[in-house]
Amino acid sequence: VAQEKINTDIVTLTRFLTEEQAKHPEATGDFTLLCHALQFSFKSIAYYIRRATLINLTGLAGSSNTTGDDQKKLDVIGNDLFVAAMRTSGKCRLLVSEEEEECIVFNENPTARYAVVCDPIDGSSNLDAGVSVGTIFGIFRLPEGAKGEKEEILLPGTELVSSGFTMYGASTQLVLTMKSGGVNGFTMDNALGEFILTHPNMQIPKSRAIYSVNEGNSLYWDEPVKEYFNTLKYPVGKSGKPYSARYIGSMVADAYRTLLYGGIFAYPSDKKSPKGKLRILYECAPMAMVFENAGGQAVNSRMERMLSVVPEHIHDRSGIFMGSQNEVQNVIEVHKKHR
Ligand code: AHM
Ligand code: MG
Repeated sequence: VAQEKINTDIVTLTRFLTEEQAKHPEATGDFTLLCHALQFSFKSIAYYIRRATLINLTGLAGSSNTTGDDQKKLDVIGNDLFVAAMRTSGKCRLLVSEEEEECIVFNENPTARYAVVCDPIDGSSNLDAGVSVGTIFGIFRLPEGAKGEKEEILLPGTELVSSGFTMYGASTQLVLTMKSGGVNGFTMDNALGEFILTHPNMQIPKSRAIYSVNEGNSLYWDEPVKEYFNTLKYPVGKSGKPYSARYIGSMVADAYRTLLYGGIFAYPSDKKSPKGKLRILYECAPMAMVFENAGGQAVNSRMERMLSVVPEHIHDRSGIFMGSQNEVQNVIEVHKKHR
């Protein structure tokens, strides 16, 4: 039998971060340490999700979070793991989590320079069915002289120094981007306990005939949104072929597919949810940064650049359209006609 070709030059996340840090002589290593803490939270959340059905972690916790969503047991555990990882990293000053009403201020880390935003387990309504969920995160660097006050985290996505998400699916995937550009994808090797660089320099295809939206809301959509999706389903002219629909209902999974295959993901604001469903700080902005850095686009329901939106409150929501450059451009064009 032929011997399997063994790769002995593996790029782990740890190696990747060390090599990135070396490119920036001014770097102190704080960001790298923060990322190590993040990576541990991803591994531990992935571990409990895989074991959930076996150790009675499915179902509701009996509580609800700030915005009235019922919390699952795993929502609570995922949040606790994430908060503990950030606190003990020593590098995180402020933390906003979907599961915490208030911004957490880590006074025990008074010199920490980073502010982190997260949705520890996004898509948790899918958890008990074993459908992919994930963690979304964004990292801001607080300006010199920041006092560590809650309001200091109300920043637009353009201020993110890094963001990304994980997907706990058939395998655990991590997508990471940094201000310096480039989107890199890692796959968890459970035997090694390491994230391995498997998708270097991810680029989203310029266009693809796939749309991803909860069409059950179409009754409530505004005219331009209805018209846009109708143009995909009932095409006129020479292309003639309708788009395929794919909607998992976990943004991380829908986003991961869209990043790899191209297409468009949307959660528009509508008459039922005039502000949209997804949260600006820890869902929309981090995803928008990933899509832009991979060569795609992300806009809100007013067709403004998603990354430029400044939230007024930590849990503010927004409509979002994100995906391939040309697909998002088509939404923008349809909206222009309606002005
Ligand atoms: P969550 O943070 O409470 O899990 O909600 C966010 C999720 C996204 O992952 C997904 O895109 C969306 O909600 C699905 O919503 P809907 O069930 O309305 O289609
Ligand atoms: Mg969420």
